[in-house]
Amino acid sequence: MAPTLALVGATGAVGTVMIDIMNGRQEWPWGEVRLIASQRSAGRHLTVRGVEHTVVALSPEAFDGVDIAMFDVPDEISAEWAPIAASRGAVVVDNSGAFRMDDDVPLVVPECNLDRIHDRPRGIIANPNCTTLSMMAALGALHRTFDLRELVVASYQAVSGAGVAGVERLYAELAAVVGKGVGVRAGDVREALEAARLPLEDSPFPAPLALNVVPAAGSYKGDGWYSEELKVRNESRKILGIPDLRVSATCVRVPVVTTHSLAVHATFASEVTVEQAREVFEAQPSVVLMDDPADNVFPTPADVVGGDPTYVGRIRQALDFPNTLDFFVCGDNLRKGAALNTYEIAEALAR
Ligand code: 2RA
Repeated sequence: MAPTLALVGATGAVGTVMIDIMNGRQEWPWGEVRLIASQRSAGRHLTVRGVEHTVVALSPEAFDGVDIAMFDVPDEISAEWAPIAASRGAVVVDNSGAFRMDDDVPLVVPECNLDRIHDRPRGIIANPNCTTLSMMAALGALHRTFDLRELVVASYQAVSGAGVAGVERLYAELAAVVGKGVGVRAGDVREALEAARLPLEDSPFPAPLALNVVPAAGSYKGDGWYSEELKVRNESRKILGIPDLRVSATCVRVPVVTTHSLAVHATFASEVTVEQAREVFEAQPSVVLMDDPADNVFPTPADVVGGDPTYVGRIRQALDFPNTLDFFVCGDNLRKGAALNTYEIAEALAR
């Protein structure tokens, strides 16, 4: 019998992208589809592949008969409800941060470690954070061939990583500064936001985003590190299966709506040429090369947003580090960075 698929968080930002992905899939291995959300959203009607579904409220019974449950909800909801879904017999694919570093929960990127989906003692499989995910298809391909030893990363993260509130805040800030001649004197952007009744206390970000970049992504964790930077380190190690990989990340929020970018400085066991790296990227179906700087070809968020692949450009052999490649990647943080990777895991389970 075709398996039953549940989507928990069906009405949220990532849930909405998930339905879009489900609508676009060629293969369709599922029988029943069940859309689950909070009590507040229960009763809403959503269409999946031309069939109208009524959203049901999150409850233990909602998981009865479900084979695979994809969770796109905040950490605390997943922490409570994923084990309940698993206890009712569903395999959970969870997109929150609640289980990613749990030793009994595999952290899966299909291009890197799909075989791990079978080793799930808690009945839960975790989806990585979008920042890590945005580079993983490219980095995993290089690692398989050249043996990654060190990773130094700077991220340029879109505001939709902070949810709908992040997107609304950026648009409001841009409206408050455009045509005001600000951005030329220290503090004038903050003044323009205050004048537009956009106090920073109401923002999901700790500094103005309009006409700015903010070197603080996620929550502050002490010793100088933000949560996004620690996630890049810990998750990269777990996904690639290199527990002692040397990693250092600086994560920066930028005024981009959707699509995270990363400048990657990756060091391998021996020298890797740009040509060798290109061959590896070209052989990876989910990586698209955009790398002809002489002709202004490189990935930018504005040019690739909405796409499923990991876009790679600016590939260089680092001048003073022969074993090191520098490159720039862009990935849609809501698609491969969240919904698509989760769906790909569910699809692999169904197969
Ligand atoms: C962010 N990576 O960009 C986070 C979202 N999970 O804020």
